[in-house]
Amino acid sequence: MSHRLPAPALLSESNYPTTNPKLVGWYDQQILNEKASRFVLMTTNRQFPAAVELNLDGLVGPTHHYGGLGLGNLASQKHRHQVSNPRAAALEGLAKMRLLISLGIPQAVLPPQQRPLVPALRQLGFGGTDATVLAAAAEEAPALLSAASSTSSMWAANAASVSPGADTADGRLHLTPANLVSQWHRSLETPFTTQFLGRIFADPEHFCRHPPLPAAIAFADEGAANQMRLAPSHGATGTELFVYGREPEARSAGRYPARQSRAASKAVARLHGLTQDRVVLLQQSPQAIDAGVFHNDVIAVANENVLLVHQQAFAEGQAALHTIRSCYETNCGASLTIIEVTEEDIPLPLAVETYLFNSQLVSLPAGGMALICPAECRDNQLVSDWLDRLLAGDNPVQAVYPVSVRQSMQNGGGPACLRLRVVLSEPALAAMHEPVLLSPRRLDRLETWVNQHYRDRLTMADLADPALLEESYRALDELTGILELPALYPFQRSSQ
Ligand code: SUG
Repeated sequence: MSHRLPAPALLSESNYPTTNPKLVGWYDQQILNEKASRFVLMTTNRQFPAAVELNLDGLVGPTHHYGGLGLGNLASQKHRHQVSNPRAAALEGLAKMRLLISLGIPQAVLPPQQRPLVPALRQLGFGGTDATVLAAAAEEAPALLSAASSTSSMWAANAASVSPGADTADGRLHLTPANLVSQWHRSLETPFTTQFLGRIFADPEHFCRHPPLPAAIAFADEGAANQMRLAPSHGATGTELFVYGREPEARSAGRYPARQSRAASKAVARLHGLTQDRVVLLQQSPQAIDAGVFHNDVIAVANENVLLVHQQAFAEGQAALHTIRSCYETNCGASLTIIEVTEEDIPLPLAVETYLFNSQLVSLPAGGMALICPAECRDNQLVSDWLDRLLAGDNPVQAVYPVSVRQSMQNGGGPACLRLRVVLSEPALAAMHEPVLLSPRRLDRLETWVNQHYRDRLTMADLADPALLEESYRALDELTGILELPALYPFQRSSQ
């Protein structure tokens, strides 16, 4: 294991350092200063407009369980029907959000969805009271009850595609909620996500919200998990990379069907008003999909002028990296750091198992970058040795923070899956619905709320328990008070 250094000093407006701290190393997931409630609007390169990257994390819901529902998702298959711990899952997510805040990075929360979603089961012919619907579904079609109870909206990287105002023709932030049509349990998220994003990014002067793409497999869209952005600085005009798995008409020849369609990626780039020569469309390697890379964010992560990518990510291999570099360097007039991990460094199955590439690569307010990786990366010798070499190398990554999000990992969701990145200018940030932005105090409140309402053990049989539905709805009702979003959930608007 590598050397360990103390966590860096807190960054706030009052003690914003002017030079990079020289602390390079691994850090424990601990928060030294609980007063970290302010963040700095930053630009790591002062020739560009200031902007922040907001991380909008999905909060795990009270019915978190292991349904084995994820297509081509090895962890979800492996943990199918194991006993889950919704309380631990939600607290792990909140602890990660707290870490981001302590680093001076703005953080917001995407609330869990109404689950079990009884109206979705009614649509499939289950009738009677809510309790009867749950009992009949459990008896006749337990997989449907599991899908209607999934808290998969926690993986906010799949909530939408996002293009910051610096990249778009009209200078507004553009958002397209993902239709998630590849899997029924995930497609159930889209209406709520669309409504929620509409409420927190309401001001048309700053935000342009598109409806989800048509709900057809030809336009299958899984959002920002298949989108990366490279830019000299968050506030500068960037190059957006869209990664697709399937051609519109092609049927998958591989073991697992590809989820993102090319037509969807192209439509999102078009809708967001991106200049064509600043867009790179890339095909995922079908071999990687078959090895469990069901989204691009399982094999690559980008931040500002750095791309961390596995050799096996793209169908075109080295040629894809060449295209990315030349597009970026021509358009952004700056050089790009590509950190390519070879098969010899970390074999693809180990990359999938440890979710190294599902780390969050974030810019620190004082300069430099931090990698927030799954604890599983620290616990694997080969990956942790590679991370040591990363820290020692000539690149902006100066800190590695292993975080435990095990409950989510067991369903195939690492740190990066849990968050949607939204780059915002200062006025756009000010125009957002403020109560979803987290401070340590708001995080305390959410932790108390989780401890009050969430069970610490859930089996598949528990999903049919009408008491679980009541507990969950009661919890969500209270949450809308905390986040100041009245009548957010369908059950609050009707008798359903
Ligand atoms: O779509 N898992 C999710 C995980 C999504 C991860 N997101 C990113 N890579 N961005 C999925 O496969 C499993 C649910 C279950 O099995 O209960 C699930 O839906």
